[in-house]
This record gives sequence, structure tokens and C-alpha cells, in this order.
Amino acid sequence: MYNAGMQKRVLTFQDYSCFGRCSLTVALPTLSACGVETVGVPTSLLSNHTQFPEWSFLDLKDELPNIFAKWDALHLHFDAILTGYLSTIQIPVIKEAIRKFGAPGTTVIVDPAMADHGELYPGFGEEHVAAMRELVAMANIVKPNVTEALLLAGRDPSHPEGFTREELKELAEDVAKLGPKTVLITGIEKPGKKIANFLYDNGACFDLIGKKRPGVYHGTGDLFSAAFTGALVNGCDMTEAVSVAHKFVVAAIEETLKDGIDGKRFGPQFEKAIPTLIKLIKKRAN
Ligand code: PXL
Repeated sequence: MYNAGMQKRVLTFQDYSCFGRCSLTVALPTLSACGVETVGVPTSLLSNHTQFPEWSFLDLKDELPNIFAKWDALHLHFDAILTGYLSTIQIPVIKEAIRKFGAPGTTVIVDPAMADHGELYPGFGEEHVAAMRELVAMANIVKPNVTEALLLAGRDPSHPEGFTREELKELAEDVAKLGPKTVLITGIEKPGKKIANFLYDNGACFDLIGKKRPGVYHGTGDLFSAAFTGALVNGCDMTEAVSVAHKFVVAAIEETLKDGIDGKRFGPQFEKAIPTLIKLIKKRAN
């Protein structure tokens, strides 16, 4: 039984895109920086993420049951399970894994990772949204961007901007009707070059507003989810965890801006922001 000690353990299901900074390649180092043991299960293997014009894709769905079968003898306990980008046919397998490896004390966090800027990612259709709603139903916390929240709520996703606080609350309530008590909507564009995160937690609402940096940074959602999960298992409450994740993502974007990197394709330079994350987590742990 490999559960000795006090260290927290997180299980995460996402693809491994070799190049382009997203999914497991950002989640593993981010969770490690939070001092968390991370069990990362690659659900697909890609040459690079799908915001490039071309990519290779190997679905690892058929291997997942073999991995889970070997774990039966290990009696693993996970403090949290985080899901990210998944192909449509992987979703039923991941639902089964959550049933199998989620204990009563396990926080299940679903990042729908299926759409942004008003559109589904390449290769996803309405059946993906339907399958994702079923996965969301199993979550304690769901963390969509505005486009994903609109899709989950069955609304037109094509104009994911201009929402009032009241409209965001209604949107979060509609998503919460799927099952999770907590809905964290990220990347909300506000007038005056501002960006906000809206947290709906069991009926209470909080928003955290920051300055919007110029540019598009692919993979920041995955980065945010990993830091948020790392902060939560370190004992942060919901609003503190949002603040840690937000500050970390901003620090990563600042580093990318300094070097003039194309964040849409190459992602944020989060590596240089890892010391900031460690400080934020330590401050909390002390
Ligand atoms: O960050 C979301 C994401 C993750 N993984 C892959 C992607 C995308 C978004 O396009 O293509 C493979």
C-alpha cells in the first residue's frame, strides 16, 4: 500500500503533447512545484497541440484499462483527480477511472479543455460536449473558460464576452445544475483591458479581476488548473487557490512578453515563473 506519509497525491488525465506547452507537459512540473506527488496518465500522444496547422495523434484509450488493472493491487489513494483535454471516446474510460480511484475524500476537478474564443477545438463536435457534460456531472469543481461554460450550459458559444456579473452568475448556476457545487469560470474579458475569474461556490460568488496582458497564450488554462489544484491540496480555500493560480499565470505571461515569444503557438514561459509559484505556495504552507 503506497499511501504512507503526509505528502499529497494528485492523479491527472490529459494528453501528452510533446511540443507546445500544454496539458501534461505543464501540469506535471506545476504540480511538482507545489510539492505534490503527481500521477500523470497520458490519454493521447501528440507531436504538438492542435493550435498548430498539423499534428500527429495516437489515442492511448485502449492502454488505460491495462494501467488501471495493475493499480488494483496498489490500493492508491488520491487527494484530487484533475482531468484536462480528452478525446470524445476517452471520456467513458475516464468516468470509469473516477468511479474506481475516487474515494469519498478525493476532490474531482474537471477542466473541460474543449473550446476557446467562441469555438470548439479542432476535431470536437456536439457529441464531445454531450460526453463532457457527463464527466462534469462527476466533478466537485468544474473550471471552464467562458466559451466552455456556454457550451456546457447549452448556449451559443460564439460571443463569449460582454457578460455582467448577474449574467455570469446565471451561467455558473446553469453549469452547476449538471452536478458540481463549484464552478470557476476563467478568462472573462472585461472593458478597460481587464480580465476576471468568476467563482461560484455553493451559491456564493467571488470575482478576481486583474489587468489583461496583450496577446493570446495557449495552454494557460491547463497551467491555471494545475496550480489551482496544487494550491487546493496544499490547504488553500477556493478563493486563495484562484488567487495563487491567477498570480502564477500572470507571472508566466509577463515572462513570455519580456522575451517576445508567440504565446499562441509556443505557450507561456511558465518555467521562469515556477519560483513565484513556489513562493506563493510556501507563504500559504507557513
Ligand atoms: O490546452 C488545451 C489543449 C490541450 N491539448 C491539446 C490541445 C489543446 C488545445 O487546443 O490541442 C492537444
